[in-house]
Amino acid sequence: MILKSVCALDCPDTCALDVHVDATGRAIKLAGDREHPITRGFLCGKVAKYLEREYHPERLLYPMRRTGAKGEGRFERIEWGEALDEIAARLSGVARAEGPEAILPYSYAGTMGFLNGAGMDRRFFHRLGASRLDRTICSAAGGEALTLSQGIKLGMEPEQFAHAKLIIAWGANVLGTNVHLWPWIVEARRKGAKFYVIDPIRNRTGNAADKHFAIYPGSDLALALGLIHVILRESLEDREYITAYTNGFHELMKLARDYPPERVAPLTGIAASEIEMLAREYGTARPAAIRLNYGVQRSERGGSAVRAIAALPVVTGSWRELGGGLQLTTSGAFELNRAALERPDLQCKSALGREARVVNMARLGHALVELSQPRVSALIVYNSNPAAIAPHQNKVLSGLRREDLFTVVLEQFQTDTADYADIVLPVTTFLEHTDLYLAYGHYYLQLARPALHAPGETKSNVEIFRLLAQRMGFADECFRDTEDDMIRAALASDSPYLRGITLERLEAEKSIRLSVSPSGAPFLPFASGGFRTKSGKFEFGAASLAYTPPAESRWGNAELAKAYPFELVSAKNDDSMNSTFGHRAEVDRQTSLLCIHPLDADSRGIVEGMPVEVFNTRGSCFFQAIFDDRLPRRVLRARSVRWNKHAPARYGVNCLTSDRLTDLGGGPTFYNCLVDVKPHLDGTFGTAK
Ligand SMILES: Nc1nc2c(c(=O)[nH]1)N[C@H]1C(S)=C(S)[C@@H](COP(=O)(O)OP(=O)(O)OC[C@H]3O[C@@H](n4cnc5c(=O)[nH]c(N)nc54)[C@H](O)[C@@H]3O)O[C@H]1N2
Ligand SMILES: Nc1nc2c(c(=O)[nH]1)N[C@H]1C(S)=C(S)[C@@H](COP(=O)(O)OP(=O)(O)OC[C@H]3O[C@@H](n4cnc5c(=O)[nH]c(N)nc54)[C@H](O)[C@@H]3O)O[C@H]1N2
Ligand code: SF4
Ligand SMILES: [Mo]
Repeated sequence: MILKSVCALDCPDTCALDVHVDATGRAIKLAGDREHPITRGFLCGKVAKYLEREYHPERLLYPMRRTGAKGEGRFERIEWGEALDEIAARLSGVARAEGPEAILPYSYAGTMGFLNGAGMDRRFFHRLGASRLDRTICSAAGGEALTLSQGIKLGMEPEQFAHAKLIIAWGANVLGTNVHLWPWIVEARRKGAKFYVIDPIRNRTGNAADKHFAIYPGSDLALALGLIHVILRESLEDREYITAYTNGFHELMKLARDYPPERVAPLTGIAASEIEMLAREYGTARPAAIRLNYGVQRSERGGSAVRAIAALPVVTGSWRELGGGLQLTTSGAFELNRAALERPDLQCKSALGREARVVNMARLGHALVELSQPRVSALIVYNSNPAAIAPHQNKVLSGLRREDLFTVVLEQFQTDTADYADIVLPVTTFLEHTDLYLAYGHYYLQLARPALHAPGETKSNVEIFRLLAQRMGFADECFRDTEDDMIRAALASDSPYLRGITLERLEAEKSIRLSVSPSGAPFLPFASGGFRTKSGKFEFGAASLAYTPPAESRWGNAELAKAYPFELVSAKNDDSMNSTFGHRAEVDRQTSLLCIHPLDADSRGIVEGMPVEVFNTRGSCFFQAIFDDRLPRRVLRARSVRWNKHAPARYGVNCLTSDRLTDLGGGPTFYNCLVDVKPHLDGTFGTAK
């Protein structure tokens, strides 16, 4: 039998799944839905093997209480009743003694489902009056940039890439992180399109390109301004589009004058002639598409870089054309009734009686170690593994080690974070619960019902927060809502994009294209303006776009760059989903490697295959060196994110990354990270600084 589901992982593709089950209800195979217009019958390698994870002997099946020291990972099984009572008692105690803001939820996109990711959990914490988490860890800088410039997070439909004559993957590892866009790129190339990649790293996508521009990390803003400079110098802009639909062009023109290719070349590592060539091709290829991904905005000037890159299809008027424009995300079209789902209004009924303070998740170490009034005394983690994925790991871990911090972790696996929990609660996977899914790489809204039985005593996040609400005595009706009630509430939106979408239709069709255009017609979001800024125009925002190099970069803080001369980029691993598949031996191996240019290795006495120590003032960790002569000099590559507990000395790459924030949105700057590297000859692994 084949049952339908949806991949809940944090990926732009949000695939529709066929779950093949045998007569006993056990899954025997996962496949991509052939009928789904985006999934088109195939899955990425990591999820094609998801059943290995689903039925893994190390799945957490029972609630547990910690018996060893924090971080040690020793636990005993307890009953659900006991676990919930203890959590409710501890949270009530903290709320009474220190105020509910001393409680901090910590979650991200372990599941992208609305109900389990931003549903009953939000209601619970709002009603409690807990600190609100600013969920910045991934896309905040780029999101804020698009909101400022476009007024809404919309982008090209993936289907329309097939019509482009030039496609630029800008900080976008399409083959690794967004593989369902690839068939349209292939189709466009078959019709003669060129495919270019702008990325410090030559990964699979760069290897498959017609041309790869190996840019220095964090210098994209300079490149974008350089491209605009040449486009304007050569009069390749679309004056009509600019006059009708934009604000601040004059200031942009003035700013771009300061970025001739000769100036931009040393800043970016891309030759002036190449910059000119790229600008000319982009300015003349009709239509031209940019797949911008989040790699670009994980840097100190990342928000401004996104604003400047998003200005390109506006300056050239490329948005007018089928196959033209840019895609960073499509998520803005999913205008569900978030207030009904999340119920922020419940905050005024909480013990706090007002809106709670906001805590930035990208600075978890700071929140746990330094934040006061009140101090964080209880931490509830779900859909995330901050001990491995959050920046400035040593600070995060010293926070998690605090004896006076009560920590609860809802998990499927015994992650690094779960090792620090006082109570661990076992949760279902997306194959085992109901949820509603948006996408950030296409325009289909999808419903999934449980395809498989929940093993052991696992429960969904929704159910756990519902039970906790009861234990806390929250009598509000919304805590009795079923999953279907919640979906109906979310769909009760007056957005035209959601017109005609009901739970009944979702039940029947599973996946429904938002009403972004008349049925079947391509969606061209900004073909004739339609920006959602206050002015209704695209806001270039040139006043904030002057380029300064990131502090942690080769042209940044000179003293720092002298002490730590290597730029470490720890971007995604093709076979991972952040830390989610860290239990797999193959993933562990991939994430244990450090790519280094052979001449750089030579300068440090490193030979291929050697264990090396990478370090800076924040910490140090160990890798095995492998050579890559296509890396720009003084750029190192590590694939993220390894489980700390599998790494020597139990420190992952994020003990090196900084908790400095981006220029917009308060996002993390994972990819601006200065380090040094040396051979690790003695074979023993000391503790990190
Ligand atoms: N296989 C796989 N897929 C994933 C994930 C995963 O871990 N593995 N994670 C998911 C998540 S959470 C996200 S947010 C998306 C992210 O998807 P992407 O944004 O595509 O992934 P990243 O690896 O973060 O960054 C993309 C590329 O940007 C490059 N890059 C880094 N710094 C710079 C820079 O300064 N300038 C430029 N131009 N490029 C730069 C990186 O080398 C990388 O190749 O992928 C999702 N899909
Ligand atoms: N160095 C470096 N660090 C990075 C990045 C990088 O590129 N480099 N990428 C950053 C980015 S873009 C992101 S988005 C973050 C991602 O960081 P996280 O959001 O923490 O993502 P994962 O590491 O995939 O961990 C998700 C966890 O959620 C659990 N989970 C899955 N489904 C459920 C569920 O239904 N309920 C509960 N309770 N748990 C569930 C999984 O078992 C898994 O352990 O990492 C960031 N960290
Ligand atoms: S991770 Fe992405 S590509 Fe892989 S199955 Fe899930 S949605 Fe599809
Ligand atoms: Mo992400």
